[in-house]
Amino acid sequence: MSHPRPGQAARPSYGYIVSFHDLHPTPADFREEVLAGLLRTPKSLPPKFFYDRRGSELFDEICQLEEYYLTRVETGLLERHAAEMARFIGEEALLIEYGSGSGRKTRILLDHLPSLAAYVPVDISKEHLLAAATELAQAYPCLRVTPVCADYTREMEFPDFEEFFYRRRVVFFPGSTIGNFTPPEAEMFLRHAAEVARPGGLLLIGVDLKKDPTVIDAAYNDGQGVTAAFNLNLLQRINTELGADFDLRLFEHRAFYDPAHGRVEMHLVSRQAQTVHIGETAIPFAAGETIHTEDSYKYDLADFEQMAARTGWTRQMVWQDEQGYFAVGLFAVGQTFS
Ligand code: AVJ
Repeated sequence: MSHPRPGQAARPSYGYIVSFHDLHPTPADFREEVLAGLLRTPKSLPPKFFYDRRGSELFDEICQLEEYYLTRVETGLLERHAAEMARFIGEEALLIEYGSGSGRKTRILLDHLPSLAAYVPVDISKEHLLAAATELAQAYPCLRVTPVCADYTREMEFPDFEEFFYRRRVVFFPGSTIGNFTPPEAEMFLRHAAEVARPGGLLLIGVDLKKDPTVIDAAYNDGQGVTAAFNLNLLQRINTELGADFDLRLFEHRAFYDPAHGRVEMHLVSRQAQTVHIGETAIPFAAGETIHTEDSYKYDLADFEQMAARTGWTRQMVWQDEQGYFAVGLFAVGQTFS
């Protein structure tokens, strides 16, 4: 199927990161966004800041919880259907993963894509990105790994990767991370992804679906308190990196599914009236006042498919579990002519 080129038979061995594109999301952004979020009413902080070293560890723990069905179900779908996904993706693709996590899901795909041109993980956290990319490069020594450090929730200029020969771009966005965007932001992201993927490109995306609210509630209120620790760690991070004086005992985790908006809201609730300081800046809290730390939107599959269609994507295939908890969709850039 693929035309032979020199070097294709014996693939070179790398075992390390081949090149690194740093688009420099700066620590200044962290300070500014935190201050802006805490000085507005109602208070809010963007969920992208959860993932410092400790936060990433806690998130990996969340992914192993009985209550957190998302990872288990999505991983099952990838394992069951990876061979079929790989047939859609074809030979010598450029695999671009947004918000690359522990790499577990990536590996399921990579195991079925031996001729991949390169793997491009994109993440805001440089430390986390490089550690994960290095591990992956060592586990797949014949794979070119070229990480991009960027904040993809903002406009970004994607590198052109003209240094590689590849047949098509494939954007991989697992984990229902798209759920962190509001619906208009999700649309913008899908448009951006269609530009990045280019004509002929693909999108492989994990989407958490609407379901019995008690199941969703439990996923964000686990019995071991790991999600609470994950939420509260954001305050610890602000203490450490911005010299703030949050007393973590004076805040509590709250998460609930709001069926009207189709989303989980996560908050940190101030247990009493108090004033917190970030450097020079005093931040007053009323008793019971909350910091809104995350939205996690759940989709109706038909609605999601319509949104994808509006933003330049044509449905190729959707895989779901028997309970209809989670979907992995494969879309192609371009229109259907029917
Ligand atoms: C990584 C955004 C998909 O919304 O389920 C897990 C993050 N927050 N538990 C989600 C999260 C609380 C997660 N995403």
